Amino acid sequence: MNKELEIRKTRVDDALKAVFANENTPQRAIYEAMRYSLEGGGKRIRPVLLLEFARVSGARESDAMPFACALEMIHTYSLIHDDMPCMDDDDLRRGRETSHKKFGEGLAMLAGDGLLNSAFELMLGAKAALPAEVRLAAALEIAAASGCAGMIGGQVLDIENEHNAEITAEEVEEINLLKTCALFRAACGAGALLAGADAEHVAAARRCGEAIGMAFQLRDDLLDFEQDAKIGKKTYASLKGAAETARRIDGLTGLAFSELDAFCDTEFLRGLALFLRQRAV
Ligand code: GRG
Repeated sequence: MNKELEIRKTRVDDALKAVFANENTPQRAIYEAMRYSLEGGGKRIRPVLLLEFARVSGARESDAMPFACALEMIHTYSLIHDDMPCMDDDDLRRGRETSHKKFGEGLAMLAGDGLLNSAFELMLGAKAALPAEVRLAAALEIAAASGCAGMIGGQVLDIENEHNAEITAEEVEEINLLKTCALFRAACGAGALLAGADAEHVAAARRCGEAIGMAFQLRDDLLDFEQDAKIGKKTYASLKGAAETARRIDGLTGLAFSELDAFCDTEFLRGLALFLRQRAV
């Protein structure tokens, strides 16, 4: 699995490097800031999921790659903004200084904005052989998941509940569904849409993405379990306990597997779901 994942990750890394190549303009500082965060060593799980759902649904990787890159650019923008002093106020991201520590708050904010806008430029301007309506459907899938009914909406609820000592595990799950799972769901849904898959397969891909996304978030909770306990942060794992959370991760992975039954050639996706279930970073 590690080798197969690494091969796909490298192809995404190479495509991302090409997005802002040769930007030698007076405003070159914004390109430097965007590239700093984008090329700073993410796991690339969301773009790999998109590419793989596109592949098992019958699309060519070259047609899906602009959308995979766009999704990673949106994810990266959310991390830059999430790290800023007005949000989580973090100094480190992906093993190095956060964007605002390195470039200052103004440029960091603009780097996030720039990545978001460039993501849409990439999807809508994609010189792919795909029909316009297919590209539009995939772009809409990603736009909706990133917006107020998805990731941004989840972040809003997260902020509102920051000091809510009464929050329940079910309410935390609702936040996770928007904040984390929406992009995973869109990764898989957009992949299937790019191949022109029928409604049934697109729905199965979305459900699979949501299950993988929730398992990914709960695994994150377990990795941060002791740290979160120290600062009194309420997560699904802190409210339900580590053993129950591990059981839920297994259940979600099983759910993802059953959705994959609708597709052929899913060995890599099944391996990825198992790998994420026990990831250490
Ligand atoms: C500020 C618009 C805005 C949104 C913030 C997604 C998000 C909402 C914040 C990120 C903070 C966070 C810890 C979210 C939970 C999802 C998660 C585990 C993100 C980290 O994703 P990885 O592990 O990161 O895939 P890499 O660095 O590997 O890409």
